[in-house]
Amino acid sequence: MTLTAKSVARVTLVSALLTAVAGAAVIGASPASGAASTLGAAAQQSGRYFGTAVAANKLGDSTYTGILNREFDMVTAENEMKMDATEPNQGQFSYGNADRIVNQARNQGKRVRGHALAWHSQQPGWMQNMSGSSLRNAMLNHVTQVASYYRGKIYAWDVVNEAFADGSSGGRRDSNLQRTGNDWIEAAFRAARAADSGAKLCYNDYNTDNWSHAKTQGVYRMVQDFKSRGVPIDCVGFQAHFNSGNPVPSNYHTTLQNFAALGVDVQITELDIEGSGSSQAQQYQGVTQACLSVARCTGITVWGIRDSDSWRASGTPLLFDGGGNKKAAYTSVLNVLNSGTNPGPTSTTTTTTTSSNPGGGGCTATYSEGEKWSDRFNGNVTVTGTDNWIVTVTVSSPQRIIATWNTSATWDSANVMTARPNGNGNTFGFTISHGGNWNWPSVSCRVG
Ligand code: G2I
Repeated sequence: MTLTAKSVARVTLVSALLTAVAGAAVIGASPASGAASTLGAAAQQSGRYFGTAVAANKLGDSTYTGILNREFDMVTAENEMKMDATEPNQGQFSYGNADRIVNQARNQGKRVRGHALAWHSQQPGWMQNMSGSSLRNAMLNHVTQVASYYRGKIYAWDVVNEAFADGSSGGRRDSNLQRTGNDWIEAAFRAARAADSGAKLCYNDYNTDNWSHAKTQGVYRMVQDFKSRGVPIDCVGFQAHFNSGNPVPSNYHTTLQNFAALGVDVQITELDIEGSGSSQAQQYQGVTQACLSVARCTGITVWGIRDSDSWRASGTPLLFDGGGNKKAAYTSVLNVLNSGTNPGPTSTTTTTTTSSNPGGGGCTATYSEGEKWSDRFNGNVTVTGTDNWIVTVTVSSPQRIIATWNTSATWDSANVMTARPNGNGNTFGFTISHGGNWNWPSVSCRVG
């Protein structure tokens, strides 16, 4: 049988479309299963957790404990697992307050993040005065003892906290621990792994939210180096303490995604945002969406329950007011969590469809993923082979294209868009409202 030019084109187009659909099916994910009424249950719909910092001396407050038990499925001790609390005298360990928090959480079926094994701050007095190999050994013994004591009970440890400098250097913070040698961080991670092989091991810091900041880049390079040399690191914690001087950056999603692409989980570990009303609610919404849009962002922890529980109470930075009432920020977070699905792997694979023109010329349209949010995602199409293209973009229900750029678009139906050049080159893009359907659109090209 001889194939005509036209039938060849049709076969190519059909097989390419099938490839596109198969590729899309791989990244598809189940939609959220109905609205949940608490933060923890809502986060669980996409396999994530929603946690809070807890203070042992507040566990007797029934309003506090009532909200804790109802809303959260992960707990961090706000101060009780720090070095000064757990080893007040060298070699004498003290776990009373930490155990109250761990036991309360576990009795309620909640998991625990451990905070923090090694830190330049909140060191016991005896350690503050040490240096050199005696300090290094004391630090490693502390990591070993505490991580061993809690073996099997900790989801993730902040093994090292806040070791990078603020400002433009992108380097390490000076401290007595840093002066024991630049390898103190990896030594701490190796000791933690040896003590509790089941806990995820995190590096945790603040002011690492903006991708373009030197501190963010410095931490990124360290994690990249650790992964390349097999230093046991599993996750990076982003504290996320925001206020008007340090707002939620517009590139937050990029930061989380780039770290995740190194092969670590990312977690938002100490979230609070100073402010009130809808402005605060919108920022909380943005942070929650950023986490949901990164498959390896495994959960969010807020740094306290009521505004009055916060380390900076006057900034009213939390989700519940001083009376324990839900704030607008609470509702915005819950709504985002309820709309969230796991967007799947952040693949950069592209699909291509080619259509030959009966007149001889042909063109290729290549789809690539853009940013993803809980309710929508961006896609881009690059055309090669002609400057005079007509590209058909077909989305599947309930998806809708809600915005386009660098193209002149017309609509064949609600699901089918025809795109033509508008003088801005051969790459155009669009935003798809997905309604829980994360499948990629199919694209096909013909010469105009
Ligand atoms: O500063 C905010 C956080 C930044 N990232 C690391 C976190 O561990 C840190 O948490 C805060 C706690 O929220 C505060 O509660 O860390 C502070 C310093 O460790 C904590 O403050 C301390 C006070 O400095 C102590 O005077 C006080 O005894 O809280 C202690 C317990 O109330």
